[in-house]
Amino acid sequence: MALYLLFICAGAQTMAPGSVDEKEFYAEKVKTAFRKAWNAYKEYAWGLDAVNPISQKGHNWYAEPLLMTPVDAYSTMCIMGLEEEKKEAKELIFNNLNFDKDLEIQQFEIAIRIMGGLLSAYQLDGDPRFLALAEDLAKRMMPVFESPTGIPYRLVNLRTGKVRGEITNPCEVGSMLLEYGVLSKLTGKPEYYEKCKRGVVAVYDRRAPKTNLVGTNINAETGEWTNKDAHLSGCIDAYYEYLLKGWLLFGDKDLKKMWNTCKKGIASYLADEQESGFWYGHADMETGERTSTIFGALDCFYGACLCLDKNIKDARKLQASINRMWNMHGLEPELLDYKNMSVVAGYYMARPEAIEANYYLWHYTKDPQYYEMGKTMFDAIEKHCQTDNGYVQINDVRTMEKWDTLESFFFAETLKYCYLYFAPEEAFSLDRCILNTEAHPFFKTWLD
Ligand code: DMJ
Repeated sequence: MALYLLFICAGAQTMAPGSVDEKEFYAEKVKTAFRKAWNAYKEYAWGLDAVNPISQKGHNWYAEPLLMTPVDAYSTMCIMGLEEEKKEAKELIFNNLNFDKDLEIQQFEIAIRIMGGLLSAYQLDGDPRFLALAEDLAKRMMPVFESPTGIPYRLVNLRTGKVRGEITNPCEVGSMLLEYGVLSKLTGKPEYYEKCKRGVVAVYDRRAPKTNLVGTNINAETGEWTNKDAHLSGCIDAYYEYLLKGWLLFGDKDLKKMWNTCKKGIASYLADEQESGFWYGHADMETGERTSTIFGALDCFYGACLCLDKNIKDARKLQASINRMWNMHGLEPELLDYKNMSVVAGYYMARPEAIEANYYLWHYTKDPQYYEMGKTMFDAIEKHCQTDNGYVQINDVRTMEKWDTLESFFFAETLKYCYLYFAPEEAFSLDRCILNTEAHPFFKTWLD
């Protein structure tokens, strides 16, 4: 074993950075990591939502499983060309996945991970059973849109359609517009997209007049903001992402206008040039006054949006800060106060956003520093998140103590983005699709 490791390390060192050999070497390493994580799921959590490798068991989000990991993992298996694993996941999904369950689920998470995963699987694989499952799920979730304002409720019972959770947030209102939109395109039924877009517009219409920013929480029944903190972090993040990606995927000019308005607000009131770098902080949505200098792992998604919006200058500035945050401890913390560069929350959920933003920059600039950083990020995951039998999250990046759980987005996103740095052109091209917020690729097949 030691000899083998020595051989592998020596091999990596003799390869020229960025060479075909090195890319093949790393692509294989990422695939090996994926297989190891998948084998842990197979061995300890088969048929459940997610795996806990250290305690050698699995867990579900709700009282019954929805196969979160296999569904989320499928598009990555397709891109990596993992035929054996695809067969296993497919069999499990078609034998066991059934949405006729008395479960109250969180519409947004299920839409981006499961509906998005199924739609993308259908586009990549062609099996119509994926599309049928996605549509069945969507129909069961549609009652969320029946609120007085059109802003969706957060929760819905998959069997009864009973909704709950009127206090929601922009992310959970808008970050399924791509999924419902793709379903509309693939089924020829516009109502999925139209209902979802109504909620997106309802939130946009309630943005602050001075700043053009949205807040953290809104009441779906009254349309009143209940938390006016504006930022790019959780609860808001993918709302903005989907305005831009919705425009790019569907050519919807309303979304383009909304994105253009919001991005100006973001640049004027959230962007923050500090001695420590270029960041996006928090502000009061009405006044635009800075309320905190906290930036986190989730906020990093915005770098990819800047790239898609062709704002490479700001994307580069932001990535310099993100990479600084990553390198402080060798993995990024969940939250950082960028004013004094202190860790506010030290855990690492094996999230993808920093790797994703850096990958977009690599793709659009071909500047080798981003390729090198991609290697650094993947090596760090190998070093710190790997256990004897799988991969886990980290309790605190300052101690690198392991946290015995693994989110399904590790399969859908984190390892997919790691792979894309090294993947051969024929395996994947970012120019041919739009990745949803869970990194499931959507293709404009309806234009073919
Ligand atoms: C994923 O489920 C998605 O990327 C979502 O947009 C944000 N949270 C996780 C990854 O961090």
